[in-house]
Amino acid sequence: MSVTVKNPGLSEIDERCIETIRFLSMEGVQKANAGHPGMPMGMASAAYVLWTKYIKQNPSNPRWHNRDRFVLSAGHGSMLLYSLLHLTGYDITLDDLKNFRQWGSKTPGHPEYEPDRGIEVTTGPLGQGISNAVGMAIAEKYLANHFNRDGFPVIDYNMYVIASDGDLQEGVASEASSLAGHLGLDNLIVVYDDNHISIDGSTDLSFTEDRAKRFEAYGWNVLVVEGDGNDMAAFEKAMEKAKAEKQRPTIIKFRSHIAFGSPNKQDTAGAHGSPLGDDEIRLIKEKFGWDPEKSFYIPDEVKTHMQKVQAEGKKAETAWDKLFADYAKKYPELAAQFEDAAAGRLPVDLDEILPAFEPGSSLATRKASGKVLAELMPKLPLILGGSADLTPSNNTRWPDAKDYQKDARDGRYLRYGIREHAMGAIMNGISVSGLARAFGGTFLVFSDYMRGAIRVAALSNYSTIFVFTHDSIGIGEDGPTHQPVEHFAALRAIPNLLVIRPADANETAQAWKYALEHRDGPVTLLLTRQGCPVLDQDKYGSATNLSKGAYVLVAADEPDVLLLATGSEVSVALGAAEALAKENIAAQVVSMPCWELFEKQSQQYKDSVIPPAVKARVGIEAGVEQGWHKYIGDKGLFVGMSSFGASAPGKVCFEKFGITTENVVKAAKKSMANSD
Ligand SMILES: Cc1ncc(C[n+]2csc(CCOP(=O)(O)OP(=O)(O)O)c2C)c(N)n1
Ligand SMILES: [Mg+2]
Repeated sequence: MSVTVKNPGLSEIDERCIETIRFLSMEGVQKANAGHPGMPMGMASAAYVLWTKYIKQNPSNPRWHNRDRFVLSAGHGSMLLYSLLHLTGYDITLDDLKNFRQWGSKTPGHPEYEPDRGIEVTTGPLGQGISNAVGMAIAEKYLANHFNRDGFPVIDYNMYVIASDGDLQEGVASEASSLAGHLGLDNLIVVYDDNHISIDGSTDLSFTEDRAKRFEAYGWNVLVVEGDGNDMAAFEKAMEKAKAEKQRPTIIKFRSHIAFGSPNKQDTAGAHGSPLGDDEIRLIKEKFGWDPEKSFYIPDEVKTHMQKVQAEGKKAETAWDKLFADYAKKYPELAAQFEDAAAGRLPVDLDEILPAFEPGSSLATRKASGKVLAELMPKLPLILGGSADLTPSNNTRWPDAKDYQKDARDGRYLRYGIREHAMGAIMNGISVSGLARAFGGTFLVFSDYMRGAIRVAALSNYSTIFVFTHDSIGIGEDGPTHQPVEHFAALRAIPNLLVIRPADANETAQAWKYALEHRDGPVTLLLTRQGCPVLDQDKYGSATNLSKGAYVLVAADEPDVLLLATGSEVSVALGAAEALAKENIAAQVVSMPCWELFEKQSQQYKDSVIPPAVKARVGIEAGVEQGWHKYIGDKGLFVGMSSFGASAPGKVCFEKFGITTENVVKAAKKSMANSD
């Protein structure tokens, strides 16, 4: 049936399998009438060889810890991945391929993190996947160093990535690749789909630098495979070299042709993101000697051949299981630690090691965070910290921390450099390792530079912890470029993201506890540069209430007004409540460190914190008003920011922008008048 010219390194059955992958991909897109057929067709040969000859995997247990990781960074080519998953026996059926891009299907437009089905990370936003893979590679090296013992390589896997022109053009990938080169991540192998085409047309329109030289300069091992994308002998040679490389990450610049085999669409941008059309599909099938009447057709010999991956995978995992069983006998503590981490259990009860802070003093919450990490991190060997070159400001490094470097895989403090975007994506990659997790710090204002990664983390339930210090105009003299204003609202706008802004040191400790115990999505911790009074928990209630998202600090039986605040503004609210009390006005003060958690509480609890009958309310937060009306209602007033900040001492900024006790008192009275 197959009449294709023999390609170097491929047998008849290989060619048949590759054609099947091409055709399933183009048919899935055609049936959905949406998607990207070109890339899967151009990369089918390389992907097939990767999957059948190189990637160590067990489709019967996609979560096997010692599997190789495959990342389709060019997520638009998702049908390539789904076809491979189906053919090799993962939980993706032929019907799932036919339901590509349909409501509720297992085959969404772009791959969405699904470790039970072999989708290692969410990809689609270009540049993220390859950068995630850098994080996965960092984690593998750390975990191997931590767990492996002589004769027991229980962690020993590679990251394989297919990346496109778009991936390489994105800044995030440049940042991540630069760091990967510095760190000498030889467990990372990227196949670059050098097809000379992106959406607008030829890559000559905008992408003409020498990519090979660029990656060489990053410190990568750069290999080039010329040809039409089907010279698998040359590709395998490159793969062997890549696997033998023991110093550097490898990129194989692989010349391919988008929509390979399509008489009218090959090498055109039109094949990137549109169905090829029924007529063209017929021509392609005829060209390859396939029956054009049959669609979603998988020849029996292809099925049988591809299923070998499953048999080999089972064998590989069984061998590893035995290795691990022997390891567990010899190193029971390490094995227990491995299994605890795999099950998402922390090795210690955090309550027993969380520091307590005495009331009366004043401490910046970033500093409190540093003190918390100093206690916790020595007990949490699978948490990797770091900062984007703001370590002394973020207070993210604990006293006995060791830097992770090429010659120090036992370090677990990452010097990300000034690469926020990559730091976000790399932390996500570490957090999907299945055993390790990551936190990393920068200034809150630069969360914008990480937003792409934060969004993917939230969408994918990655348990990354984003530490953002310098969270308001309170940072002072650095001025408006460094003073976040819209960032609380911007982060709260992301679904499934916990935005925690603790009011003092003890809330900060509780915020860390919550973040470390939270497994179903990312957490952001928003911390002050400036000192915040440590609240007296005997007087105001326990900071453990942070887990409810909001709680009453000063209760009033029949409140005249509610003062709702977060972070450093909680003490402003407390000051205002005292001043109001002198005028016989009963204010109920509420600390609201995490709106998302508050929303999860019972209506009864929410009503006890923010009684619906009390309409006079003031929201106080050194950010924009957006979002606050949900809590302060029509009659409430907001004391916060409505412009960018200014370069001046932090205290002066608070005064000049009117975030003061006096203004809160005024607003309280005005709101009471409004609601009379
Ligand atoms: C961050 C980001 N920007 C834009 C897009 C939209 N987009 C999808 S694919 C693509 C470029 C396609 O070129 P290439 O990466 O070379 O893929 P190919 O067409 O070769 O498959 C663009 C701009 C995206 N997915 N992610
Ligand atoms: Mg391209």
